[in-house]
Amino acid sequence: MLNLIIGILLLATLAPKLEVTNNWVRPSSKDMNTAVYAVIKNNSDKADTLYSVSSNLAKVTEIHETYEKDGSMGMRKVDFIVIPAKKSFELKPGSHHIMLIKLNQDIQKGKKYELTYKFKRAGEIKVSAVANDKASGHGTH
Ligand SMILES: [Cu+2]
Repeated sequence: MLNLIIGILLLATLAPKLEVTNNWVRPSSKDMNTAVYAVIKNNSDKADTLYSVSSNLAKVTEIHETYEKDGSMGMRKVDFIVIPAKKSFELKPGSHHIMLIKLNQDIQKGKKYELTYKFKRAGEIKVSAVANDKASGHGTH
């Protein structure tokens, strides 16, 4: 019983304050652009800020948002995304995403690619995104 209690306490301590899950990237080719999507879960009681994402996959990695103007869609760089306390923020097609500009390599369906998300509070979080050409940002599970 004591072991169980210690185990539960340990799990509670180890539960990450911030998680980047459901990572996926749209397949593409060297020298082209593509986008990365994920769900950022802030489990802590304080807001956190994503201010940068880095990877060796492309010449430039930027945080983007999608906007609509006069009936046509565009996208532009944003400097940060705030994830409120106890909330999730979804990077998804047609919305915010991580833009990989001028790829250094092909992004092939089914393979995994590493990126590092940088948060003000949670620090650096390494993820691997699976190349997938699904239309929606929602996970399959
Ligand atoms: Cu973009």
